[in-house]
Amino acid sequence: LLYHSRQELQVTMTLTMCPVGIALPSPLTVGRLLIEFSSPMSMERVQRENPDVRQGGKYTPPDCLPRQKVAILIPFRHREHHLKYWLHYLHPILRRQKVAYGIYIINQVRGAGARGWRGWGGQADIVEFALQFGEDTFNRAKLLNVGFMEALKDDEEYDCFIFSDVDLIPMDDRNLYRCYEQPRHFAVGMDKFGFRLPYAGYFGGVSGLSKSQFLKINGFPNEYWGWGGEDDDIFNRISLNGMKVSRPDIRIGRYRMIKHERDKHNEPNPQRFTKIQNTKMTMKRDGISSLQYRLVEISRQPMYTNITVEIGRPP
Ligand code: UD2
Ligand code: MN
Repeated sequence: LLYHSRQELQVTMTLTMCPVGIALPSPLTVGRLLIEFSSPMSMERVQRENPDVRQGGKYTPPDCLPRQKVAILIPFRHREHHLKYWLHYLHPILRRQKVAYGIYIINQVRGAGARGWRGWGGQADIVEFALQFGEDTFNRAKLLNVGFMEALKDDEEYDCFIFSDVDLIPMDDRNLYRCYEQPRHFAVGMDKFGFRLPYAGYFGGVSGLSKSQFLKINGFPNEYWGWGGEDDDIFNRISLNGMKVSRPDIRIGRYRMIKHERDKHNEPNPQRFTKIQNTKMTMKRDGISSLQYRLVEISRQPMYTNITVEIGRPP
């Protein structure tokens, strides 16, 4: 051991560039982590345990100059319970990884028509039921395109974008959340797939592209409504544009997913198999260049920035 305490470690650091990769073993990262979802979690606890995170879920290492500014984008609807665990685990991990970052939750809501239901009186749970009943189909990739645009409007210095499901927690903090020479797939080994890559072109869960890599593929598709296929379309875009996905070692890229049922209004998309055959044709017209949405609200919470958006419904 080299240092008595974190304080002592920090004092010995001078304000130099943050490390590119973190050598193992390292006094910063700890390696394999214990991840569990049985103990109750609260936003108050997350806030208490992360006092150095700034309003809106932003953080900059105090003791070195970060090389990249990373926007972490999470597609979201009705997953408050998962979000608490995600923030609880990820803030400390990202801090140890010495990265400058901001957390953005991209929350899909329905158009003004549906919100008229609120005036319909009655108990809160009945109103909530009415809201859910009238909900539009979820669209993960389109929400992530919105996240890219809105994060850049918030801070034009972001040069790296990491796209994460709200229910995925890395089991090893040496899986560094930053951008690489090639588009990155972080979630290599999932518990539900026996910690193996399910197929070579798998790109689901957590991925990361630099600003220029993202623009090169015209962002993500907007036309995948419901569950499935959008990550495969992104993989196709990357390959078709002459790039190659990079991944961490399978022993390090391990993840736990919080167990959940399939959400309502995110049914498997029956068109997904034929759509991924046509990426080469569709990617030029469908992407960040054709993105349309209506921003409803941006609210800065202590641990994250919430972007509420209407993205329409399938044709
Ligand atoms: C897989 C992929 C995911 C995506 C999806 C197909 C893995 C580990 N993940 O996830 O990246 O490709 O299949 O679309 O393989 N969400 C909400 N509210 C909803 C529905 C979805 O917040 O009502 C968000 C949330 O961040 C969630 C993500 O979308 O984690 C993916 O949805 P999922 O968790 O239901 O799908 P899953 O686990 O099969
Ligand atoms: Mn999931």
